[in-house]
Amino acid sequence: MERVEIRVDGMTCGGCVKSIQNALVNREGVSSATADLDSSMVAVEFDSGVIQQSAIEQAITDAGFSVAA
Ligand code: 9UX
Repeated sequence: MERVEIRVDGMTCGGCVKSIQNALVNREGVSSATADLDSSMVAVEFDSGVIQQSAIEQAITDAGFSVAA
């Protein structure tokens, strides 16, 4: 299991936190996603044999948020 923390721009309320977490957990290979509004960080645990970090970042973008550099 891999763990990554990704900085995400555009999370402004608790609804954003929930929608980003749901978007990630619904992806096969993602076992948990925890977004923190104050730090704008999303911690994701995933199986790198099933999903790549690039696809995780794409899921964040598809949900309407942007991944910070
Ligand atoms: Mo809150 Mo976020 O009303 O996509 S849900 S700003």
